[in-house]
Amino acid sequence: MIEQFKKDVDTGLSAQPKHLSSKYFYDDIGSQIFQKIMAMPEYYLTDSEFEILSLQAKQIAEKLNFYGTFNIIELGAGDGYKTIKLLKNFIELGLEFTYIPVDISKKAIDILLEKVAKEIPDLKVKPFVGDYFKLLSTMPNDIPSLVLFLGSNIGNFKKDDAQYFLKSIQNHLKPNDKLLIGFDLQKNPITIKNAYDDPHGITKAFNMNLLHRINNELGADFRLDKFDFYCHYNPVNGEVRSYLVSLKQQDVYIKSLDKSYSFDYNELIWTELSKKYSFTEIESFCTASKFKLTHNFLDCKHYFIDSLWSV
Ligand code: AVJ
Repeated sequence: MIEQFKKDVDTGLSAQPKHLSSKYFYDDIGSQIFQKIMAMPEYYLTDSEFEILSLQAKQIAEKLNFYGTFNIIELGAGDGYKTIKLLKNFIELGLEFTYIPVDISKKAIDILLEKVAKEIPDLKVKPFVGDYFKLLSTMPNDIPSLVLFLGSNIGNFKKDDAQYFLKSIQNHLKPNDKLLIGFDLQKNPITIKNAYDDPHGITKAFNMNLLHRINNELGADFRLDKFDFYCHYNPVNGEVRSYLVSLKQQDVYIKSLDKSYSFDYNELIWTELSKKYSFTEIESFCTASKFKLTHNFLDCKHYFIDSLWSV
C-alpha cells in the first residue's frame, strides 16, 4: 500500500507535466471532506442520482429480470447514502437479495455497515474488503448479481483505462448478471464549473489534503500555504481537470524517498479528471466493453444517468 503510494508520488512529481492520482484523495480525512462535497448544493450529482434511485427503483427492478434471490455487489461503496435508498425500495418491493459492499478501505466498510444495520436491520449483508475483481471471481454461478458502480466514479478514469476497467468487469460477470453504472452528463458548463470550483473552498481542501497526506505519510515538507487550487471545465471535451498550483519557485523534500522535487513559479500538479459524458459516448463505452444497453435511467433535469447494462 504505502510502497505503491511512494512509487506513484515519485513518478508523478518527477514527470513533466507533474501529476498525482485522485485515488489517493480518500484517506480518512479525505473521505470526510468528500462527504462535505456531496452535501454541497452546488454538487448536483448527489441529488440527481439520489432522485433516480428513489423514484425509479421499481422500474430498475423490473428491468433486472431476476426471479428469486440475487446479489447486489457495490464497487467502491463509500458512505452508502444513495444506495441505502435503493436497497430500502427494493425491500419494500418484496425483492430478496444479499448486499455485498466492496471497498479497499476497511474503515469505509465499517462505517457503512453500522449505518446499514441501523437503517435496514433485516438486510442480509456480506461485506468484502479488498480488490473488486478478486470478489467478482469468487461469485457462485447459481445466483445472478447486480453490480453497482455509482456516483460517476468512472469519470476519474482516462478513456482507455475506463474501457479496460469495464471490459474486465464484463469478463468477470455471468450471463444473467447486470451492471448499473452512473455517468454524469454534459450540461450547462456553468452548472458543472460551480460543482467543482466551489465558493466554500471544500474542493480546494479536498485537493490540498493530498499534500497533507504526503507530508504525514511520506515525511514531506510541503508548505500548504504555498500551493493553491485551480480547476476548469472544458465543454468541448467534457473534462473537468483539477490542479494544485505552486505559488513560488520552491523545493520540496520527501524524507521516505530521500529526494527533493523542484516546483517552478505557477507550475501545475494535475490531480483529477472528472469526465462528463454525452449519450453517444456512453453507448460506445457499453458496446466496446461487450455489454448490451438495457435502459438509461435519468433524473428529471437530465443531469445524470444510471445506465443498466446486460452481459
Ligand atoms: C467521486 C470521482 C465522482 O469527480 O465528481 C468531487 C470526486 N472531485 N469533487 C467527482 C470529486 C471533486 C467525484 N467522484
